[in-house]
Amino acid sequence: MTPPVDEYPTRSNGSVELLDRRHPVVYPSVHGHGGGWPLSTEDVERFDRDGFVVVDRLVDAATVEALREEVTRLATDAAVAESGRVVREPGGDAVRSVFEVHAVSRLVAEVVTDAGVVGMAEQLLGSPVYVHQSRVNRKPAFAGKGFAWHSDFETWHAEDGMPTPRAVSLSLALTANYWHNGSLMIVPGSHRVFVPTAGETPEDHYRQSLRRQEVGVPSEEALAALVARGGGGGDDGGGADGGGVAVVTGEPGSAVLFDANAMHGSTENMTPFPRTNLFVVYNSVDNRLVGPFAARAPRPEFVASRRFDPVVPVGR
Ligand code: 6CS
Ligand code: FE
Repeated sequence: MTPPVDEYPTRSNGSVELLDRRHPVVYPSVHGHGGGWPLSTEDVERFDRDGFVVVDRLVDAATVEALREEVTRLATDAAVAESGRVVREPGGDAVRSVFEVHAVSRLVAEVVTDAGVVGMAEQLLGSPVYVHQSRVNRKPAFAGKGFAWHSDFETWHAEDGMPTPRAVSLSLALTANYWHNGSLMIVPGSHRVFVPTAGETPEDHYRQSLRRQEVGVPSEEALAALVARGGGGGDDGGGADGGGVAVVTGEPGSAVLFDANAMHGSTENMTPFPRTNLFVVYNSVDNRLVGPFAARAPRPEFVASRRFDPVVPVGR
């Protein structure tokens, strides 16, 4: 069998020239669907242009409250910890992330399969989707640590064998996401540029990268170039050419959908307000994983699923 063509080479010691994205951001959504799609035309256009779109009031207050309790349970459950799904902060025992939460929580599974939720991913990706990864990220008051700038797709391509960026992340706020408590920062328009990174993938890299990522991150020059696009200043200019830095804020129950290749990161949380989000990554069933493009072995199932069965939307 001939190996698949690598259209997004990365993790080499060679060229780290920026590449234009070779694939669409939004795919036509016609796939066997009778009713209307959840996102408006403006939402879809915004996602296409900026690489992300905010959805207010996606989940009701009672469900958010129940999810918050569920997250506390998952973060402290001995059996979940035993299963290897829990990632702790560097140099401490504090729980940073819990992975594959939809497999260990019925409540999370209900949210992930809800037609109004999964429908947004199907609408953007133009196909049925499956769950590539799910996790909760906790940033406790005064203590939560940040995430270095990165494109998720760069990691998923290199380490998981995701061929193209036909995947979307949903981040659901379970506590208020303020501009100051470690919320998601995204460079608008960056999803249209692939930033190869320098350096080989170390063995079992995920053990390190999920705590503090150092390989698979863009150079400072590359990041500066993405932010400078559109000629604006440091804040998100909201222009068609992108550039600047957008901070995604929202009430509990609000969500942001962002493209697999959007350049993003977040700061630590030094405020008295905890910041907890549920992340779900939907990948198109037409973009199923092959072997890693730049790593010796695939990552474990709980970080990168190889069960490609489409999500069956509930309540459609
Ligand atoms: O490893 C992952 O799948 C995700 N986590 C990190 C820290 N970087 C890449 C991606 O967002
Ligand atoms: Fe990420």
